[in-house]
Amino acid sequence: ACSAIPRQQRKFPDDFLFGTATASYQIEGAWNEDGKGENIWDHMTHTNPTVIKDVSNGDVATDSYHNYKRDVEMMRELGLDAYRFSLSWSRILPSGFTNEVNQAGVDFYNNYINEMLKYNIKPMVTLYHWDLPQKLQELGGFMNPMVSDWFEDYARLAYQLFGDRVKLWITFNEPREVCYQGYGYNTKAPILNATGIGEYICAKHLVIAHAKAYHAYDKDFRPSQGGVCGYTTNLHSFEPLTDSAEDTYATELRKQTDWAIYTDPIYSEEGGFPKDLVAIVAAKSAEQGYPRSRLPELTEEEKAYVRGTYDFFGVNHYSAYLVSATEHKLEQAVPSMYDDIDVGWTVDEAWPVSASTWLRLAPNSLLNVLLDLQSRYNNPVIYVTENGWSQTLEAGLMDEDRVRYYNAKLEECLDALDAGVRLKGYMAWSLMDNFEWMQGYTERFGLYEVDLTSPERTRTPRLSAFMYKHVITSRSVDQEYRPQTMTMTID
Ligand code: GBH
Repeated sequence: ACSAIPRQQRKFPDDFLFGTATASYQIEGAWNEDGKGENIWDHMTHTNPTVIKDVSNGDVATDSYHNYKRDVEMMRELGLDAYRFSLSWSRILPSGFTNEVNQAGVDFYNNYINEMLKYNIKPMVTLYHWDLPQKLQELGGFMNPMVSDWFEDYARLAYQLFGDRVKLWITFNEPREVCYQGYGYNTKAPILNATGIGEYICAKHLVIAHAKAYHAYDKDFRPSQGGVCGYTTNLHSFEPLTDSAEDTYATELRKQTDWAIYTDPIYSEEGGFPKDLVAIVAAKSAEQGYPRSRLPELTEEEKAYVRGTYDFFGVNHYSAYLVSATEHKLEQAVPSMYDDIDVGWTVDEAWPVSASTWLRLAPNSLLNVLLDLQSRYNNPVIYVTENGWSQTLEAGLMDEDRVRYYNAKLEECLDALDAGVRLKGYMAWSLMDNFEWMQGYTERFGLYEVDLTSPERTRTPRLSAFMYKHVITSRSVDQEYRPQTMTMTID
């Protein structure tokens, strides 16, 4: 029906929000300044430094705590409509609890937000992007059911402090990385590595924590503040390796463990964890001699409380996998989430590689994800809250691979809009190079390069920054566009 419009003339709607995304621990630095409390990433990188590839940490990072005006200047250079960033819980609440509020931390976020608003840039605030206050970790973190109360208290304080100006809220960033990587495995803090157990307990506590924070906003803040509250999940594209029924079912199982366990309870009509996964983990647990399922059930009351707690779906998207019921299986720990579903996965070697082992440019990966959500969850409002490409520092400023990736994924956003997906915005990951978790500073995702050897952490625009600016200004994608100079201006 839309084929009358030539591809290169398709436009993003005027009210579509173009932005970039970052996260507190990855950019702020000032890890112990002005009363900030320790968080689990401070703790892990200081007590166990060699878990980070280049033995680095976020103590200084891009030093955005001191460079926030330069950050906002870059947003203006790009012409951003919105900027997604996260609050550091322990910068605002050093002990994690609301008994003691660190005013200097509150001042920092007020300054950051007010500076954006001066230039009409809408703040999109994530409450939790992985940096739990260490004191709460010592009380069990996401293994303790009380985490949902602690999170609600913190969320209420954030709405109260910033909600007069912040209208776009996200409770959690990537529950899978919190739960599976952090508790079920050892690839994110607090590296609990309680395989087959930690990720499932965490999933229950996290979706309830999200729901409490959502209800608090909906009931007590939305009436006066009028914003929206959502939840961000990481979705790779998963497609069956062959069109067999077995591979198709294996693909559904892989989706259930990777993201639907965290999103079905919130976005599906019936609520609760995905049914196949519930049955599989219950059966395996019994076989293995556990007295009850390793995946704790949500009660009917909890299901009803969690279901429908969203105004939008936040999608972080990067890459793609092909899933098989029989091929490409890896040895898995027992018990573990991947032993539970017992499927294999691979990639197409023709998909171009990035600097990250897990990230390739796969055709239509973002489109597949957006269409999948449209049909699975009855066409929810969606924001792409992260999408981006890594290169090494050596790749320099002429980041043609990143430009190619962004152009391809932005075209897919236009395809999704054509297909009726209610996509309202797109946040590029990331505004600038930053601390890439376990990979330290070895993988760079920035539209701006950051010179970590300079005291002011000098930021320099890459080719991709000019390309993204052109997309924002023209509201369209032009694969051929190249800037005349590499000099950035504020228009
Ligand atoms: C996002 O995660 C994060 O939200 C953001 O903070 C991060 O900087 C960005 O992407 C780029 O990575 O090492 O093989 O165990 C994206 C999803 C899932 C990608 C975990 C890396 C680790 C794979 N991430 N994955 S592995």
